[in-house]
Amino acid sequence: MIRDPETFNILRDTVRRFVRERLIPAENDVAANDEIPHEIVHEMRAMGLFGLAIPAEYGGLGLTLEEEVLVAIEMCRASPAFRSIAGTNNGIGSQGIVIDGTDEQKQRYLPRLATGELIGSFALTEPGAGSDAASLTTSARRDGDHYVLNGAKRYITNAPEAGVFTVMARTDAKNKHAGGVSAFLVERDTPGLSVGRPDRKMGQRGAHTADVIFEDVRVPAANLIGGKEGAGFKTAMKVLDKARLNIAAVCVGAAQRMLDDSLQYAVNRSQFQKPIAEFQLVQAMLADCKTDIFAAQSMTLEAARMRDEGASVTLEASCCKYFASEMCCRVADRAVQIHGGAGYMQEYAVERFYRDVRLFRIFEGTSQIQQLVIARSLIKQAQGH
Ligand code: COS
Repeated sequence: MIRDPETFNILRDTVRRFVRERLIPAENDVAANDEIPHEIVHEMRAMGLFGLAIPAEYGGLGLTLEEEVLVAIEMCRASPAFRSIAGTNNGIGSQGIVIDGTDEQKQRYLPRLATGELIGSFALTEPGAGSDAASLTTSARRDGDHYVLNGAKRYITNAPEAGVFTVMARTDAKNKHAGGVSAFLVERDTPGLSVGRPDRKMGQRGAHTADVIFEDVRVPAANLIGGKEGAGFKTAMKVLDKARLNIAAVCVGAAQRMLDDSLQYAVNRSQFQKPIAEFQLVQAMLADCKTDIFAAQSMTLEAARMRDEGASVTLEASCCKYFASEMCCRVADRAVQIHGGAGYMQEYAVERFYRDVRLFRIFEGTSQIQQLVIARSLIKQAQGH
């Protein structure tokens, strides 16, 4: 749903110009230094990019999901690291509070997440609980008006920068399944919480992940999301439904950038006395990229509109995340191929994107988990549930 096309187009044009004039020129430095320059983070904050998905009453832009997805597509024409620093505040680092938080939790955290003054992070994955998220073992034991958390989380996006974590932990030691899990808001400076060294990743330099360790971390009971024990796994899954649509948009943006670069390369690079774009085998790769991107974009926008209208989109979000992330890696492969030897060299952005986008088929639920969610939903429908 686009509420006011005129206002929205101004935002979209501003983001498009910012990406072209500020983000793309800074990409190589971000990759070399593994850090986004402070001035750029500051400009992103001033533009409201940390609060796209936070309701206006808490200081965010309160975009609809269709609007948010369109902005994400624009942002991701530049290195995914730029989107990642604001991505958790718009997505998994704030949406647990937006969807299931109490009024008090919303008032305490959302305004600072919306401005980017506070970075939010989502701590679900553990060394022993990846795809099988419900098997997590981080424990939260009630002690008076506090809970005491113990355990370890792994590969947590923006952990090094985060000021507040949404942490899924088991409050019912006897229930080993989803129903034993609760979600907590844990502030960074709480004694006993420590963040490991940033992980050394294949790509996505400038975007950081790390372990988060909890040793007898005392969290006020008021920070239990929604004030209800046992609802944390469902909160996490609802957050992921929306996040998966956002990742699909990220894939569309990155793929479009790789196609743009490949097209430029193909019209400028000559072999056999003519631009390689005039060879049909190269044309086939360009056409396949465009078709893939158009399909992923169309389905992502359609699913976003469905969610804006209040529908449950668990199945559709998984379809979009699955198709768009696989599509993005196909486009990355063709983009490197069109660039030939140059595509294997660090001077060309496609070499970096090829490594960066590989993550999209893994995080926020692997392609195989998306297949499982889609098939399970279909079977449930067929069984009349
Ligand atoms: N929205 C609301 N509720 C949901 C839901 C959703 N999208 N998905 C599941 N639930 C509910 C189920 O309805 C069930 O509730 P009841 O017990 O009341 O029926 C409960 O949550 C448990 O669901 P389920 O039985 O499907 O859990 P499973 O352990 O079988 O696992 C998968 C479900 C595999 C889908 C889940 O663990 C998953 O998404 N894994 C991937 C994790 C991931 O994406 N990690 C990325 C890191 S976080 S960035």
